[in-house]
Amino acid sequence: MWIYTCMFVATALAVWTDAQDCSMNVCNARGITRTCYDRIDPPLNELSYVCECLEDIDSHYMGPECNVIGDHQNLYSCYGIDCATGSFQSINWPDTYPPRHSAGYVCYIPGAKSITLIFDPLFHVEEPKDELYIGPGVEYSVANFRGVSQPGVIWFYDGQAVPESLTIKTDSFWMYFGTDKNLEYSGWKVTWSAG
Ligand SMILES: [Ca+2]
Repeated sequence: MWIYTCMFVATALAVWTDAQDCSMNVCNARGITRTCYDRIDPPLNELSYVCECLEDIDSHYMGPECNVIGDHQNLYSCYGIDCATGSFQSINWPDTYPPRHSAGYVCYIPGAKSITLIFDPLFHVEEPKDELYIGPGVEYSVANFRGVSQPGVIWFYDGQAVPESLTIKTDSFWMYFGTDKNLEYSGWKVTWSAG
């Protein structure tokens, strides 16, 4: 009985929490309703809400409304305060990632001021053909994929040197991992925590 009571409370809390999201849900890209999160004090020129892009239905999309076509075949995402800590990793990590693959990752943590990412020591991305990029916000621009870092805008990683920890000073970040036709390695894993 106690367990059922807890489940009921948890369900009620989840409904209540959803009710605290956008007063009007405008997240309906391609006719599918998604969770809408308020974005208090959004960055300059960005919307005051963020829609939760879902892995199943938004595998090729990204952006605050899940209507921007990305360069990725798969999308992995984490939205909400439960994502104050979490991790992303390349497919199959620590086993080898697949060839000819691209994946996008998005994390949005309402109210976060910064997010610190720490890399697992097992890191190997084929240099210079496979590419890992990280940046602030919920969508990337392939025009910035030039194989170099611009701190604050985009970070680029490959090779076998374990990257240093990284702090992104906003409430969200994206990642992009693309591989070419051959030579696959272990890839990468990052664990993050919000500040
Ligand atoms: Ca490769």
